[in-house]
Amino acid sequence: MSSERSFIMIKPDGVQRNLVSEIIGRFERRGYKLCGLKMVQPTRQLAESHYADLSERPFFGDLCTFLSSSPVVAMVWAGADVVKQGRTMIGATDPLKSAPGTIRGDLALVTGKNVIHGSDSCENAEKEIALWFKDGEVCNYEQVTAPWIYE
Ligand code: YYY
Ligand code: MG
Repeated sequence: MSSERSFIMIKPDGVQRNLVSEIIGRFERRGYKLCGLKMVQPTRQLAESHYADLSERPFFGDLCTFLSSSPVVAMVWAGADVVKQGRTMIGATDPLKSAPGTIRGDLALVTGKNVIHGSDSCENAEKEIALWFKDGEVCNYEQVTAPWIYE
């Protein structure tokens, strides 16, 4: 069993399009453990902090406007290789380049409305979890199904 964690966020378009259960279900069915979940209406400042690494990119302003335009669902998922596997489940940044079977490949068409965020490294996952969740909002518990998921 692994304690690796990823920050996964259903972006405003995913919430507005009623894709929350579809997306959560994919992580649940894969065997990952839900450790934190909340709906947040991000401030512009939070959006800018989340995407700080992209602040020099031409789309940064529109991206932060979009992320703070409507509520998101912020989550922490834990389990084996969850950062990399989560990115694979999500698909490519451009949904038109995402394979069928991935979240973006099945549910989105354009880069600016690609429904979901997933951390790209363990280090960034921990930074993002600390940015979006306060102490005590993330649960550390034993998944009783773990012996049926892991060997
Ligand atoms: O991690 P991922 O979401 O797949 O892509 P990033 O390169 O981190 O970009 C974050 C976010 O920015 C992306 O999901 C959509 C948006 N974006 C954009 O609007 N236009 C681009 N050319 C690249 C990214
Ligand atoms: Mg990214």
